[in-house]
Amino acid sequence: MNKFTLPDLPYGYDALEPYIDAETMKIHHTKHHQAYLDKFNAALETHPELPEMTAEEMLKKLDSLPEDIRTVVRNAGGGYVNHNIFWKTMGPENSRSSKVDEMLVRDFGSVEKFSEDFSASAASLFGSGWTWLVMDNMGKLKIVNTSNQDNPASNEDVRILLALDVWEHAYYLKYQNRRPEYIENWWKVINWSEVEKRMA
Ligand code: MN3
Repeated sequence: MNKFTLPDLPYGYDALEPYIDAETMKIHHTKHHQAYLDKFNAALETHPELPEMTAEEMLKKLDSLPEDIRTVVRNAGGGYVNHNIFWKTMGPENSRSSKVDEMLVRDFGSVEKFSEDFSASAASLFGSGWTWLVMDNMGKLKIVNTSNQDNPASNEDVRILLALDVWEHAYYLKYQNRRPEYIENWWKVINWSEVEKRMA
């Protein structure tokens, strides 16, 4: 039977201070992420006949899943997977290799243009959702938004390189309604070596 577990963060709750505060990280991981996981596992328990697969595979082929759990997998399974990526693509080290720079320049014109476009996309997302840097099946980088806990790989054949959670629960304790300020500070805690690994 398919059953998933909550991964530990690859750093301490306070590792991203002062940009993302420890209290937010702790609640986000132990309450929000855990809640998505619990709902996801509860739905999977009702279908022990499902073949073993990864959570990512389930999101890629939602249509092949039993209809009565499709929505839960999309929302709770999406929440589970999306946060796994979010934690990994952040970290206290924030240095970008020339390889990543080259790719960003190739597809966005400059690194600055990429971050401006990404920030603008995240700031303009209506309601709750995520902003992503993805690589399409032709190897081209692009920025996409998804609503709620939708994962971009459910919609198209892409590889996810970077994820930004713009649900209010990701920033409200420290930033209240100031989403642009949260986004601005998030740039200081990106794990670019993880982004590069995902490009390969
Ligand atoms: Mn979240």
